Amino acid sequence: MLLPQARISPAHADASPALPKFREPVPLPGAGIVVATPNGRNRYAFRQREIARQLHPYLPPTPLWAYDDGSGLGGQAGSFGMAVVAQSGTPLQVSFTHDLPATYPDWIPVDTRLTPLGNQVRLMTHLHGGFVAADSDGSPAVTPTGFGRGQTQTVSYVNQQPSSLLWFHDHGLGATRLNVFAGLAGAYILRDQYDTGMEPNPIGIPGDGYEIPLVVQDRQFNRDGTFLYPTSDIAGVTWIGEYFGDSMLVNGKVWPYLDVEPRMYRFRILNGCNARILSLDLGGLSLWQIGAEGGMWDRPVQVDKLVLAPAERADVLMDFSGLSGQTLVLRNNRPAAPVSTPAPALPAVMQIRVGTTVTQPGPTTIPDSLPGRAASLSNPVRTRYITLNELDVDEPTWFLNLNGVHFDEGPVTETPRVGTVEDWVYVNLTGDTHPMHTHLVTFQVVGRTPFDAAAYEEANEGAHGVPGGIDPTPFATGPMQPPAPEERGFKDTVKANPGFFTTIRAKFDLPTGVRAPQKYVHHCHILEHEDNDMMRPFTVVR
Ligand SMILES: [Cu+2]
Repeated sequence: MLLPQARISPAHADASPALPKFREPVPLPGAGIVVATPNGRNRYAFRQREIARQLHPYLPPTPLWAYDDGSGLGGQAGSFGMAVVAQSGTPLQVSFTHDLPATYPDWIPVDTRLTPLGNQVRLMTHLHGGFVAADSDGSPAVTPTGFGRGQTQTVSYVNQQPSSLLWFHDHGLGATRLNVFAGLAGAYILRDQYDTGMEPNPIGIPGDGYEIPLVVQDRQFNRDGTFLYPTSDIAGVTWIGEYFGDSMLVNGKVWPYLDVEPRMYRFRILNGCNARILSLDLGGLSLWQIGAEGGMWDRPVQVDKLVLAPAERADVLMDFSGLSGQTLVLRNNRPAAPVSTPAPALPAVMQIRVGTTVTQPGPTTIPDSLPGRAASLSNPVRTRYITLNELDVDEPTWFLNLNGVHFDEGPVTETPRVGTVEDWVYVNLTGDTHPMHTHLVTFQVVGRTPFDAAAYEEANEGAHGVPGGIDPTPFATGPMQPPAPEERGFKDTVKANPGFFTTIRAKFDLPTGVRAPQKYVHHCHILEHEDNDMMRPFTVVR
């Protein structure tokens, strides 16, 4: 029996206009990315609204959806234009007011089978990686209809977690792929006493202008500059299985360049694509990864590439000190097996131009140790088996699911007790890699076990794939493989590769003062999959 191979939608669309590469500088915080200004002590008030920005010199201005901090966004150059800088231990009160159109414009093809209120634009901001109460999470399990035009979502981000790069993005039910595609995503940089962002700092890593966030997103354009999102050619269907653009944006600009000095830099890289899994390298230059989604590690790990699925982050040191006057290209390659993705190639990301002058020397060696953590949890009190299914590929009824049920079908089945450790096993029964993301918690990657997915499926097949709760261990075809070196620390998104079941381990704590029960979601972070319908609620219970 052949497993369904998730594939590119049969939708076809014209390619973007020809856009020569490396014509404009990458936007940076304070220089093209707006660093959010509070509107009171530890308070921010955002308004989601439509703006237009020229994302490449050959393109007319692109209409896009943005978070306006009240500044008017005159300092925003691209489509990923906002960063919040927060401090660990200091709670923030944040509001988001919907000031976008009440219904979707023509350039955003909504599939009204998947949305709670037809073609109404219903927004809800989620702090990705945030350790927050359920009613501040931006969770479709709590607020399935989101917020309509004129309404305000008010949240408390308590920041009871270590320094890390989080991001906030829209999470509207059945429309996350569209709202994020349209631009509703921003960076949330959490600092602490060690990771100050300044130079020098107690860790001995680059800071000031030598710490650079890089958000990579693929997009496609129409000739009038609007973003192009293809529609399905299946009758009655608008949704497509994955969105893959043919132009790469970094910090909201198409194929930009970055001027660097010949010294050490810190890059904080986020895969902000809807569906594309990136495998990034700099042509053999050594990369020293110091952290991932859950913050900094206990020591650096040397890697030669960064394989980042949507929503994964890498905190990386790179030393350009021996490359004075050279020009490098940050490249994206097809990820190696067992990662599997149907994405067409899109090899160029960004150019890096190394200058000849250092204005501030900064650190010259990679630190031996870091003030962070390796993930090491013990004593799981229970193991839950969660299946990943894909049904009816290329049919009008095409959808994906967890545990053989729709998002809101039946009772909540994942109910960890507050304060306990559990193992969750993502059993992939599809042909492709799914980046599985848990709200609330970060987790340890325990390992991946090869198994006979077809035999497991045949033995346990239900109406919509294999239901949850069935241990795949009897179908294992080899021992569990340990996590990759770059999965050393806590993560909030894990690649569940085909042919394997992937075990993660999390401690289901709640923020101080927040009492169980609290309801969250976990889902595939390929946004097209999340929207239809690879997402389930979970409840942290007393
Ligand atoms: Cu998926």
